[in-house]
Amino acid sequence: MAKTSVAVLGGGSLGLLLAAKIAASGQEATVWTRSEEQARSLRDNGLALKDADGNLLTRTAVRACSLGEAPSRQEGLIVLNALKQTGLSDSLFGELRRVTAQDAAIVSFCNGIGHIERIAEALPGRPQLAAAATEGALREGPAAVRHTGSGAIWAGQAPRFGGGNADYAPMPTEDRRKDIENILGSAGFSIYLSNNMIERMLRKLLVNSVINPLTALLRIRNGELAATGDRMALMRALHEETRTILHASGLPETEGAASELWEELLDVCARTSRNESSMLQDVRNGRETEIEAINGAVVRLAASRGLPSPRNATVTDLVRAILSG
Ligand code: KPL
Repeated sequence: MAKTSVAVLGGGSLGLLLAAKIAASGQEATVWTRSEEQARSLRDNGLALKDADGNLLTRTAVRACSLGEAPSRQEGLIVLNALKQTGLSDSLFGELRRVTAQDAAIVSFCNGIGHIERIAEALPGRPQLAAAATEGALREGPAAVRHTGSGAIWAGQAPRFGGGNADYAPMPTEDRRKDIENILGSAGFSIYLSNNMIERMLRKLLVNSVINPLTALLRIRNGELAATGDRMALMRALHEETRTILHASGLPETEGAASELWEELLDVCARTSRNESSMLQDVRNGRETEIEAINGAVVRLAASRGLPSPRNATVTDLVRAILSG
């Protein structure tokens, strides 16, 4: 069997955080960036990991190359896919088909829904895991990242929203899953292998569907959301509407779920208080946002179940309108 090696796909906030912590723990990982400039900067400067206050924790040498420069058909690879859904494209899929052998295990960190489905369609038969992370990270430059809030990572069989799991994205072998757990655990992440990624992903979708559009529209950090009564009212209304839709879509509606999920949202805001959400970072940089995969997806789920979703529809339109301007 081929020796396992790790590639982190994407040099954004989460990709740099994963790469920095993996490299700092002494494990080898290659960062596959979109641009050759970023890869060169990583090779020349090493990757700096900073704490939430901006103090340098580690600067570690990392291997880096653009995806286009990566060697073909590498066997025994674990690909930690930290690209946003907006980073997926036909040309990226073409490169991924070129660089990964059929046994490559792809772990996709998902915001919203639709990510795994697109990879499964473009790279049929490649083993996949879905991952949901609540880490806070802020990219400070091509070779520097701030860890703005500790969270957890859940990974498990990729659910297929709107219809069964069967054969759509095969699971990596048990040994591979253990490798993934060990790599992330040794790097200092709280990693849980989950048998119920539908629930995990819907819980994350609930959190992202409130924090991401509101922070992007109000241009505030996650911790500033719960700071005033008006903002709390906006959060509550969006949370309630989304929760109802997600309960109808597979999120268990247990006793006490409403307050538990609300507390979870406040907890993420507190733990990532100094973070700028990924959507706010996208808006500030004039980049396409994940609004279609987050609140847009909630609107589509609601429509398929005959439920109203006026608040999700409004924030989707407002975030879309920022960039169309
Ligand atoms: O996932 C996130 C994001 O920004 O996309 C949270 C958890 C809200 C952290 O900012």
